[in-house]
Parts: sequence; C-alpha cells; structure tokens
Amino acid sequence: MRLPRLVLAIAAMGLAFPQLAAAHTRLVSSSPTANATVAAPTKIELRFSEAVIAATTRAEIAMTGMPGMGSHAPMPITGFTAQMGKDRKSMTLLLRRPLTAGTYRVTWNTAGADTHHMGGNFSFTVR
Ligand SMILES: [Cu+2]
Repeated sequence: MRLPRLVLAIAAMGLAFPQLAAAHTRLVSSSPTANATVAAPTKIELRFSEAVIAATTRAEIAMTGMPGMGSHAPMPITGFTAQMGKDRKSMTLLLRRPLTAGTYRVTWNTAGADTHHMGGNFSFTVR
C-alpha cells in the first residue's frame, strides 16, 4: 500500500512544480555535428528537443582557431541570417560565404514552452 501513495505524492509534486515535469530545451543535434571536421559549410543547423519561442532564439558564430594559430581570441562571424524551422524545433544559420578553414564555436540561447532561457555551445572544425 505504500507504493500507490508514493506515486500520488510524485504526481502531486508534478502539479505543484510543473517545471520539474517539463523538460528544459536541449540541443539534440546539429549540422555540422559537435566536434566534427567538415568541408566548408554554407549553413549550420541546430535542432532542439522541443518547439522554441523564435523571439528568444539567438545564435552566435565565432572563429576560435585557424591554420597556423591553433586557438585565438574568438572572432565573431557576422555574415549570416537565421531562419526558424516550420516546426519551431530547429534554426538554420545561412552563411553568406562558406566558412574558411579553422575552428568555430556556435553559441545558442533559446526558451521553450516553460519560457526558461537555456543555452549552450558546440564547436567544429572546417578543413
Ligand atoms: Cu524551465
């Protein structure tokens, strides 16, 4: 008889603290993939674990290394436009010019259904 009571208690917690039940937005995949080495990409795609609020969604691209300079201070890459996916679960960064050889870091911020801002970053290398 103790198990049903525990289940009820957990269910009640879910009602009292909905944020415990709702998952925060995560990046589930990207293209290029994190830590991948790729040929000069013309776009970067980020896919989230849930539909996100477009107005809260941001991404920055920074070059963090280049041939002959393994790592350097982040140099912002600004030549791109961002486009939300129809299902609001993805964002594509369309680059005006293919990225040149080097290492890049993409930093993202967004909020999903519970409006809590989440963020993260990933890096990849262009050969
Ligand atoms: Cu939250």
